[in-house]
Amino acid sequence: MIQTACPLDCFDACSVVCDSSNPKKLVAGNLVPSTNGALCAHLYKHIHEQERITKPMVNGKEVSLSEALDAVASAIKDKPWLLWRGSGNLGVMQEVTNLLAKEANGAITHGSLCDGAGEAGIIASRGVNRLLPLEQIKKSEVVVVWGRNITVTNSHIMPYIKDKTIIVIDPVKTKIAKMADLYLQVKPRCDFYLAILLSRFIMMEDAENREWLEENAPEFDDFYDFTRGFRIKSILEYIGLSLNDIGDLLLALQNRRVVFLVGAGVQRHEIGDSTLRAIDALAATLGLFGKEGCGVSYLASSKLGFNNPFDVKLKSEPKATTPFSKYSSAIIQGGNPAESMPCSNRVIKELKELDNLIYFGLYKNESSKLANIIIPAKNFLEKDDVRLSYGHEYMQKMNKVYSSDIGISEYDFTQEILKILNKEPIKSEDYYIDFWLKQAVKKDDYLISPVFQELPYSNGFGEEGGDEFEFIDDFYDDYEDIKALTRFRKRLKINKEELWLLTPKSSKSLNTQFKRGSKIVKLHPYLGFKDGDRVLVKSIWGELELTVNVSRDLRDDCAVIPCDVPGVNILTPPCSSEGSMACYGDVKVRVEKVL
Ligand SMILES: Nc1nc2c(c(=O)[nH]1)N[C@H]1C(S)=C(S)[C@@H](COP(=O)(O)OP(=O)(O)OC[C@H]3O[C@@H](n4cnc5c(=O)[nH]c(N)nc54)[C@H](O)[C@@H]3O)O[C@H]1N2
Ligand SMILES: Nc1nc2c(c(=O)[nH]1)N[C@H]1C(S)=C(S)[C@@H](COP(=O)(O)OP(=O)(O)OC[C@H]3O[C@@H](n4cnc5c(=O)[nH]c(N)nc54)[C@H](O)[C@@H]3O)O[C@H]1N2
Ligand code: SF4
Ligand SMILES: [Mo]
Repeated sequence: MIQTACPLDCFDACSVVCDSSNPKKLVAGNLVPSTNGALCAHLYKHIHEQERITKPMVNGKEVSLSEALDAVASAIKDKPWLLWRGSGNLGVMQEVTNLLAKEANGAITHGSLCDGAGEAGIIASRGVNRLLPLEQIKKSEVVVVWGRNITVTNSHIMPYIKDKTIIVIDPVKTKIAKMADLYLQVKPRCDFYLAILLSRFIMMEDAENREWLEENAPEFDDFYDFTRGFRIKSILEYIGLSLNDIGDLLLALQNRRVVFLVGAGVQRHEIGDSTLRAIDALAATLGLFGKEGCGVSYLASSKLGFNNPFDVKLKSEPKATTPFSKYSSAIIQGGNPAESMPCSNRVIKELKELDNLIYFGLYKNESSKLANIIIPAKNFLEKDDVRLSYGHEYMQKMNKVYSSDIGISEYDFTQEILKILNKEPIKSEDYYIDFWLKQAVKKDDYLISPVFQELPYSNGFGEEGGDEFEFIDDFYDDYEDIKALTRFRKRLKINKEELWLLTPKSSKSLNTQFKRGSKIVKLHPYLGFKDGDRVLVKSIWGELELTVNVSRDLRDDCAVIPCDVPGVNILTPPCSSEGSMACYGDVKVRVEKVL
């Protein structure tokens, strides 16, 4: 049996073993304790059902791999070109193509379609975005699942939260919300205000953890003043919760070992960084950092503490709003920007206008359809790699399971193109893989991150520890008074009667990989639509015809279109927040029946 790891963009980064004589049978390995004997349907089913791209193509014709690589080399030689990498495979070797961009005068991207705003907020408060280990989550008494759909996106965490008090804060009554002891169906985009309000009430009742605050976050009096700048009554009205809801929540949080499991759902907004800062500030008020069974878990910085041989300083464009039109060629690697980036109409128009669009991936998708050069990639079983994780501390070697005639690895692609361009070769593949592996620390049978802390922030904040926690002291969101609200609406060009658009993850797909969602929009029955109604969902950025699925699990001011529904990002705004993060949630839509 050969040891590897699941390459997919998922909290769980499961350990996988595979027999080279039967590579379709992937079984749970034991190099990550949370894998716990089970892989999800993505690995035992979906990945095998997905048809691979097997043939290189240039201008609609099948060609040999070397002809296709020649075409790539001439498309980027002496031209302004951009490398846009997605998160189709999270192996560290994906980034080796940065070295191609460096040697061949390409530009890259920075920022995120995923978790960047939240991470920026965490870094502002704590200095670094450390992992909260599953073992600490296991020791908690109360688990607040805050904008994370754990049964779908993070299923291996379930045994760690068994038998605990579960509180869920989510505009959608998810499966975990239905199982919860307390469920708050907040209005979207209100988590900042909720967290500030909670901190304020805790301090009003003198229930803050003064001892911890005095030692680790001495500016807490200023933070209290900051929270007092928000009017309680108007905020309660705005966020759609009652004083009773807040009271129940406060009661559950005090004098207990509390963990917040925060997902990407809370931060897909222009204020996404402030939202994480406010949640962190609430945790600090309760003294939850550096304490057994307590803390805030988010998508952790998986490369924290590692030297990355693929870090390059190059011209770089923001991920969420990449201006493809500034370039004559682009290489799309491991992603699907025509579908996954916000404001698809803009993205597709610009991708179509490129002289050369090179798609380097495993599957056909909306972006490969626009490409004039297609390079099939090798999948994770056909190449060596190393896997880190944003949900646990373990590093895994991903061993090649079998050889295949299909496609080319990212390492070989880089090396081959450099050769055609007469550039110096990069170091050997083994050199880079060892470079990563030798940075890990051994713990029993496992490899773990060199800066792993069993009790994160127990020696203070910042990279080295010893720093204070930095409370949020500045915030701007112009919802607060009616005049400002009108301005805000004008800026987002939204009307009062329109619905917040939510685009959560779905269980059958991994972003745009695998089986895509059927073209539905979920709406509350109160809005008057019936199951099966054909509707046009419109935002100022575009419109989409969909079929209604009525659901009482939603608020009546929301429309839910799962993020794997083809075309969903036609509706989302071309904006980016702190952390150069896409603001998928900053949009309202109007739903009209198709007559
Ligand atoms: N099966 C499956 N698993 C996946 C993925 C997948 O596509 N499919 N994708 C992977 C990736 S790339 C990522 S980043 C993670 C993301 O993992 P999650 O963060 O769990 O995923 P989301 O579904 O984006 O959002 C979680 C929840 O946030 C809620 N939400 C939306 N807006 C708000 C808001 O304003 N406030 C609050 N409180 N909640 C809100 C949604 O209703 C949803 O239930 O999942 C990973 N795992
Ligand atoms: N509206 C809305 N939009 C969203 C989101 C949302 O919640 N709402 N979520 C956002 C988030 S969190 C994320 S992370 C992004 C994801 O968006 P992208 O990063 O664009 O990822 P995918 O769309 O899943 O595309 C992955 C592609 O990678 C390719 N691939 C897989 N493995 C390999 C490999 O080993 N090598 C190469 N070369 N290619 C490979 C496959 O062909 C696949 O089609 O989407 C974002 N888009
Ligand atoms: S749960 Fe996540 S990491 Fe584990 S096999 Fe499924 S997709 Fe891969
Ligand atoms: Mo993501």
